[in-house]
Amino acid sequence: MKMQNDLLLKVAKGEPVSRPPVWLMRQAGRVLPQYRALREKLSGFKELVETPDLAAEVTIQPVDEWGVDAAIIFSDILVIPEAMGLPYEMAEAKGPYFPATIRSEADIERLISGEEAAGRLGYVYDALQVTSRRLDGRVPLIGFAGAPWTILAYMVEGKGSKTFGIAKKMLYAEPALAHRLLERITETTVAYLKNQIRSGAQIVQLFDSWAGLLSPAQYSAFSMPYLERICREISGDAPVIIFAKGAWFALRELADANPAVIGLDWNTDPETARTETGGRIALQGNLDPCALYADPDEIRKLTGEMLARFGSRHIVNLGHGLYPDISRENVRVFVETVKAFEYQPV
Ligand code: 1CP
Repeated sequence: MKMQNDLLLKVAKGEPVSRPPVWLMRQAGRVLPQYRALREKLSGFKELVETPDLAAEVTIQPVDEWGVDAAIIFSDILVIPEAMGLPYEMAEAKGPYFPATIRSEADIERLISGEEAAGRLGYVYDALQVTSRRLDGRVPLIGFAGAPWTILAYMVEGKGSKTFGIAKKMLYAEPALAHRLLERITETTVAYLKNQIRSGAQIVQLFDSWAGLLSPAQYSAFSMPYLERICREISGDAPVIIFAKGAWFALRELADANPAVIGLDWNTDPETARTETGGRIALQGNLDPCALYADPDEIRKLTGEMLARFGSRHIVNLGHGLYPDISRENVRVFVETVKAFEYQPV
């Protein structure tokens, strides 16, 4: 397919561009009245995720609204536990909840994994195909999955948590069990991402949202080997972005896993990240989402400062997802500031 805008793919591959691409984590969602209007007519979040035509519609809304340089498929990281045999419920305003969780060897043995589990997510692949057809090369389409540690955290804990103490307990008390579960999540994730790429995803992001809950030693033991394996098995098919929130301490190891792009949260400064990753990997991020509560002039100033600090090989994004009560006009200011920027010729 002829891409009209392939800035994101170029930066991921290390090719020169005249300005950085920009997209936002959680760009599809409640910030947009057209999303809220559609969502009101449905039974809930899952109906939207599981209906390819509607998922495609909300995936494209931010491209139409703000002219962002990429679309990210509307889905959730929790479809993987569900495909493996642990269905999730999305309670309005309370977040996800799993009626059944993983606490023992027998619980793990009952799970489905690999291609068989990935094969249950046909609605995601259909949504990617419909979206890809409708985008028709306007911007690249991003696929995604949760990183194995973050998925384990939900499967063991059963819901969101500030500490994920039950999940962390498994790492300390029953490390072999945790590794067995991480293996099964990893083989499912590899099959899932390969299917996404075959269905139209041109680049994929791994969300390790709970990376920052682990010590450096635990992160090396329980997250890195699985991220490495996913990068190794997927990189031949499409570039991989790793976003490991709070994992500033693991930047060198993350770079060694050899993703095309590393996403940064706002706690990491770009200069340190550039040094730690050896300058050979594209960086994505990292404006504090709360900065978009500032007035437009302040947003322009903060965005300009960020652009100057990253230099080239940068994909502009927030340091985490957009909050639902941020004004869409402020998002527009952010996107337009990036799109008006030009790298100085060297
Ligand atoms: O009804 C609603 O609108 C529910 C809100 C919502 C939305 C819009 C949830 C519940 N998930 C999503 C979509 C979603 N989730 C996307 C869509 C694409 C886009 O970015 O536009 C993506 C990429 C995700 C990924 C996701 N889900 C992550 C990783 C990113 C992150 O925020 O760190 C995580 C941790 C989840 C779990 C999840 N799903 C929903 C919520 C509220 C949560 C977090 C729960 C918690 O705090 O533990």
